[in-house]
Amino acid sequence: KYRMATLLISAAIFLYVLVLFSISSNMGSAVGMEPSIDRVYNVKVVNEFPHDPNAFTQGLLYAGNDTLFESTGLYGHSSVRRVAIGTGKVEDIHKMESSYFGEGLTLLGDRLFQVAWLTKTGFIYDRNNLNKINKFTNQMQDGWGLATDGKIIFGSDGTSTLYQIDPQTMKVVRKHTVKYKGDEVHNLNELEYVAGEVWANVWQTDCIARLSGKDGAVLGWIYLPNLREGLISSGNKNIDVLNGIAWDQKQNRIFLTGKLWPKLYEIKLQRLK
Ligand code: DDQ
Ligand code: CA
Repeated sequence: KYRMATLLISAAIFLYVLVLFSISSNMGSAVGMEPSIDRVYNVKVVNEFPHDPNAFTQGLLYAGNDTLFESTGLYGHSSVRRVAIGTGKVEDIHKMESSYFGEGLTLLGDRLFQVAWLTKTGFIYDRNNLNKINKFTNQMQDGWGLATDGKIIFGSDGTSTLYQIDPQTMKVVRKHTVKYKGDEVHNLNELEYVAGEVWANVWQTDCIARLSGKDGAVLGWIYLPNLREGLISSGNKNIDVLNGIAWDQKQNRIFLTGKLWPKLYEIKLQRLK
């Protein structure tokens, strides 16, 4: 009899622990950013550079020769600019009309493609002088992020949709809903094509989702609160969220910054799980 009771109590405790465990792992997947899931990385800073603290970074890309192109937002401060990485100096700038809020930016050949927030209008510039060459109609619901693998343009609009856009027509040719363990990943923002994947800043989080460009599958998560928190703890009060990934394919370098961040970081991934 005594043995039976012990057995029952142990079984009850076992079930209780099992239930607790499954609840907590479910929560992890709903949030989608807890280090309790597969392929999670954080970052190690290998270099840091100055970055214009007035740049509300909305698009970032590497253009060779230690040079970045950057799109900035905020009405009256929106721009497309060429920036020297080492000094953070703005070497060339196209200032947008104050009715536009600059967003995602990508470079294909000699042409820079940019989308704008809350308008279906996008712009094309000449990379050599930042002159506006053309306008296009953005077929996404909104204009947030752009990136390219050299053939197709990937786009985001703040939803969970990863778009594929034909650079010849700027028409949406394909779209995929990004889901992680069954839950949609909303607020996809600035994008970067990195070695066969599409990386997406998730707006208002310290997370980058690593996506398959083919079907939008989540391949992993980069969790990096330390950059933004480090800036805040060293006295930077008005900085906004992480936003801006650039990949140097030749040297396999990754650069990250954020909206109104005084620094640009070169990082390496460290696998946590
Ligand atoms: N987005 O980057 C998430 C697409 C848009 C961010 C907009 C931030 C609002 C700033 C204040 C706007 C003033 C009208
Ligand atoms: Ca980018």
